[in-house]
Amino acid sequence: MKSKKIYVTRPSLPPLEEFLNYLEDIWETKWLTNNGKYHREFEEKLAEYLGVNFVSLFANGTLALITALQVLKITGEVITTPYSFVATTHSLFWNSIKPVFVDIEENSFNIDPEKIESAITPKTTAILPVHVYGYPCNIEKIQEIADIYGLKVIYDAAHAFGVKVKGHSIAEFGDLTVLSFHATKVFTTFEGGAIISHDEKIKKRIDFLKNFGFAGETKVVQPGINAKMNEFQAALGLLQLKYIEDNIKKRKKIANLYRKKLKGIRGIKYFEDKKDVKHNYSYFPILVEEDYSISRDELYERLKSNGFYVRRYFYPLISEFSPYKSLPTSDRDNLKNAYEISRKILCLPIYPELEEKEIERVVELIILYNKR
Ligand code: T4K
Repeated sequence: MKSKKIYVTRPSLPPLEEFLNYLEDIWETKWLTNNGKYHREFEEKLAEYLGVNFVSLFANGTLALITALQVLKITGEVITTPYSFVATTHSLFWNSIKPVFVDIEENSFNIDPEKIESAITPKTTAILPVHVYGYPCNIEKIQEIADIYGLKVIYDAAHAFGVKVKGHSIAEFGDLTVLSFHATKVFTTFEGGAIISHDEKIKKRIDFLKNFGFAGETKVVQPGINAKMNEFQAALGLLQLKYIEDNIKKRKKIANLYRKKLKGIRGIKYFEDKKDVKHNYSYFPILVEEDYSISRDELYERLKSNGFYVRRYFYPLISEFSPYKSLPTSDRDNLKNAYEISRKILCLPIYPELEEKEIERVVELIILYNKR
């Protein structure tokens, strides 16, 4: 088993024969992209699955984020979290918006709403929170602040596909919600993404924007971009919808097995499921605390040398990367929780095909290295 590499994630793919049927049809019709029939069908079926009104499909999540900011004409400063994948803040940079980092909550790893108000300035136009690992942000409190100050809210829900809060899709909240269907995500279309909107006019504008700004053959309404999802991605998405619930169930089983086996290990912390939330188990993060025998980074290296390619999502913080580190809000004192968590975090492998013996082995190693 030592020679087999176990990655933090692996994409779940449907049986190849089922995808070949779609490929044959695409070959036959020669309709490859630009709002083809699979694109239209996937958009409709995805909205049904998610329980939302308007879905706009994208080539990837990053282009969806960039376009979401464009469509709401966000400018000036945007309040966001440093504890995410760089794409979240890059989307602001690509729109010439200044990111304003706010610290995260210890118990959710999401932006701390209590700290948002003091970061608002006359230039603030929006809040860009992230539902990290698919754990829902404090949606009510964030909306309350946004309403008081007249700010837009765009959720980066790249990790939160299929998550529900009190029976509602997580994508129902905020002005817009952005999803990612990258290979490493719970639901993949190779690469891909979407914007969920709540109003037909906005959906139309999003669709213009992702197609160069075209509103008909001879009319360009705004300088748009090419961010269209192609027919291959859309066909895969359609097929994936058949398997998503089963995949989430398998992930849940793995998460519960980890919790059972990790229970009581000195220096290791993990999250339980949250009340009123249907989780998607996209990641299995643990915290390697000070009373664990070796450092987080040593454990990371040792697991790797045993074939377990665990990851330190999200270390370093976005605010520590060179394009952002000189921003006033990147100061370590401003981001105490985020800084500390990024030094303790380790994401263990989780994906539907992960075998029980592999879970047992990684936990055995975590126990073994705690004794030396
Ligand atoms: N917002 C947030 C909060 C995000 O997390 C992301 C993306 C975005 C926005 C942007 O959405 P997209 O534009 O990507 O749709 C990965 C992904 O590339 C990235 O999509 C993801 N977040 C981020 C958290 O993770 P890396 O550099 O860690 O990926 P990589 O290539 O090291 O893959 C991780 C592991 O997954 C590999 O060790 C093995 C496995 N893997 C990966 C790929 C690509 C496979 O088994 N097959 C594959 O095809 O960034």
